Amino acid sequence: MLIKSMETILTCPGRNYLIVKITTEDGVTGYGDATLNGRELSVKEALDSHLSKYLVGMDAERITDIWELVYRGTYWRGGPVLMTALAGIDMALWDIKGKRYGAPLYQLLGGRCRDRLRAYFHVHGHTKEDLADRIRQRMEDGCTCFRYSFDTKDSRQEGLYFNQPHQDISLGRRIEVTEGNIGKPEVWDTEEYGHDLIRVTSYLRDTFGGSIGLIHDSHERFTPIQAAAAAKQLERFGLFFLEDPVEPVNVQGLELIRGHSVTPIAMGELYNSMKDCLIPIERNLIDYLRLDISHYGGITPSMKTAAVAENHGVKIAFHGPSDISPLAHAALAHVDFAIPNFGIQEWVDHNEELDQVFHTNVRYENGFITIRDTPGLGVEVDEDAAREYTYKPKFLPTLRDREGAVHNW
Ligand code: CS2
Ligand code: MG
Repeated sequence: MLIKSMETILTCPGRNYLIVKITTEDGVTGYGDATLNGRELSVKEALDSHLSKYLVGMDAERITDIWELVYRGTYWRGGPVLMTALAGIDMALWDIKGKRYGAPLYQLLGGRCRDRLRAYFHVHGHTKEDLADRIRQRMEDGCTCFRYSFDTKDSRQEGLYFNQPHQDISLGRRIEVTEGNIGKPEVWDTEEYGHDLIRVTSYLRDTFGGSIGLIHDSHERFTPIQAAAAAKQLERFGLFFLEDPVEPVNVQGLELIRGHSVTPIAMGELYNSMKDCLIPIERNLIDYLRLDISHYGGITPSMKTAAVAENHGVKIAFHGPSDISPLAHAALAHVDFAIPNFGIQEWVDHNEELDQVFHTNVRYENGFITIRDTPGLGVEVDEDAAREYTYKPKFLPTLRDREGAVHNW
């Protein structure tokens, strides 16, 4: 099954997504996700001008061999741009293999370890009461676990709200960073946020008791000692996990947190290779590994890393925000089904435009994700629809503290 061509399709059905399309000489087509939020064109260029040249003429069945060739064989390796490009290729090749053998991907990865996947959604509130209302609304569709975020005082005064404004569409007043407002940062105060976090979490536990899972993403905003203090204070509220309390490479920071609390810790959306996460896994510094299948080189390295994590009692909770496409959500769901150490899956709602472009067989219903038995990833791409939703430049938001210095967001 020799590779005849590799193309990219950039589309914006609500958000920008980069699709990799590989076609074999005998007419089988595979699709993969190569979306890197706010850097879509860099990945596209890497694929179109460089990596595609290596692929044409290679045997599409030799996925690991192609992965190695693109990763180390071409010398420059690692980093989010190249690993996202490689992920798109890897997913498209697995899609082809599934179609070639008429099997859903999870079958090729060892078969089902479970019947369905527990999912969690993002919920944002302006106040703690508003947050509780939004959780109640979401509970109506069967969801049992929530990644909660809230406004801070400053963000309210500014007429903005904090916590990834670009992605919280539930509020209906999403602030998109476009070329015109790129330099307008939000104001941030970690002390205020730390206090609010405890106050809001305590309120949610009082309101809902132990009936729901609570996840909070600190998005690396704490210093190690602030993170340790927060994890210690949060202990009594029994979080499902606290995500990214410190920067991903800060092993000593993670050790400090571990030394002070048993709040479960999750990390991983910024890792690009096994070398980034081996130490946290082996030293049991994290409980959930949040790899982003689209930024980690795809299915092939994710399966290997999941096996290492399994040996250390670390569960997999793939990063699954709205800035990766349904192709990536399908890829990670197939892996989730096939691994013994699945933890939980971050999930998002689909809008109509998204469903027009991506016809997916991986579905959310009543708190769980299920998958239908269709060959490959199980996502058909409507290329005409994709081409109609043309790329719209968008940028990641920025954050500054009260003194005007740049801060992690
Ligand atoms: C977040 C992401 O879902 C999460 O855990 O950390 O939404 C993250 O902010 C975005 O993927 C950045 O593009
Ligand atoms: Mg996160």
